[in-house]
Amino acid sequence: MNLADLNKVAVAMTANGKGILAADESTGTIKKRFDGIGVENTEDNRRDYRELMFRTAEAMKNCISGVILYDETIWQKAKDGTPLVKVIEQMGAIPGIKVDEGTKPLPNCPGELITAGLDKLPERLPKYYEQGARFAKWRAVIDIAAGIPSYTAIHTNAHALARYAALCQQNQIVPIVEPEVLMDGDHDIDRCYEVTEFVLKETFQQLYIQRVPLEGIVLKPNMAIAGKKSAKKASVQEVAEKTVKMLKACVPGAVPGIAFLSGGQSDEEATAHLDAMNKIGNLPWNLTFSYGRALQAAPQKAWSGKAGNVGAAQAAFNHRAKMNSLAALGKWASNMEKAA
Ligand code: 5MM
Repeated sequence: MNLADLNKVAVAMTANGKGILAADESTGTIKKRFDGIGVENTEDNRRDYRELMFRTAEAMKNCISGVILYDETIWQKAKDGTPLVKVIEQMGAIPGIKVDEGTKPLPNCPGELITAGLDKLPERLPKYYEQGARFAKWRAVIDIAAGIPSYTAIHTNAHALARYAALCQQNQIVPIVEPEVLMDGDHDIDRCYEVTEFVLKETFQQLYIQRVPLEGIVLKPNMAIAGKKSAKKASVQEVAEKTVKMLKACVPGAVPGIAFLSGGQSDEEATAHLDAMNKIGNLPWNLTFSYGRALQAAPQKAWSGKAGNVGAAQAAFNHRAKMNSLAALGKWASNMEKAA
C-alpha cells in the first residue's frame, strides 16, 4: 500500500468547498426514486439520468470532488460512447464505487442487519481499480428502536467495515467508511447522539485492530439528529453543535475528511446543518457532504424522464451542488435559496 497516495486521494475527496455525489443507488433503490417521478426503471433511463448529472460542467468542476457509482454504472458508456468514468474524470472529479452488496438480516438479532459483500471483495477490487475507481464505499446500517441496536449488531458491522477498509487500502483504493445510524425512528437527538457515539467508537477500534491507517480513509457518518417520527425536532444550531461535539469525541484528527450522508433530511436541511457546523469552525478535519437524496431530489423531479427537461434538471443539480459547496465552507445563507 502507498499511504501517501491514498492520503492524496482522501484529501482531494474532501477538499475545501467540494463534496461527493452519491449516485450509487442499487437497481431496487433507483426504481423507488424513478417510481416517484413516473419514470420506467430501464438501463437506458438510469444511464441518461446519471449522464445528465455527470455532464453538468459547473457543478462537477467546481463543487463535486468525486462520484460514488453503482456496479452497473462503472461499466456503462454515455450516449455518445464515452465511458461514464471518463466523463467524470474529464470534469476533474474522481470516480468511486459502492462495493457492498446490500444488507441481510443478522442471525439472532431480530430487526437488525449486517452488510454483505466481503467474500469476493479481494477479487473484485483490482478490477474496479483498473476501471478507474480510486475510492470505494461500504454502508453499514444501524437502526434505533425499542431494545436495539444490540452490541452484536454494532460490533459485527464495525468489524465488517474495518475488514472492507483494509482490503481497499491493500488494493490502493481509499475506503469511505459509512456506519449509518438511521433517522427513521421516533427517538430524540440525544438518543441518536448516544448510539452514534458508541457506533463510531467501535468502528475506530475495529479499524485500529485491522491496522487501517486513518490517513487513508474518509468517514461518512450520519449527523446527530432526531428521528423523523420524533415529537421533538432539534434546531439547526443544536444539530450542528451536538454533531461537532460527538465527532470531536470519536474521530481522530488523522482522518483527512468527513463527508456526511443526508439520510432522509430535506435538501435545504442537509445544507443548513453542514453550513452551521462549518460556521462553528476550528475543526481538525474538513467537513463536507456525500449526499444522495439531498443532491438528487431536485434534479430528479425537474428531469422526470423527459429529454426536453435535461437543461432544467442540470440547473437544479447545479444549484444544489453550489449550495452544498458553500455550506462546506460555512458560507451559505438561506436567502441564497430564495434568490435562486
Ligand atoms: C444513494 O444511495 C446509496 C445507495 O443506497 P442502496 O444501497 O440502498 O441502494 C446510499 O448508500 C447513499 O450513498 C448514502 O446513504 C447517502 O445517501 P443519502 O441519500 O442518505 O444522502
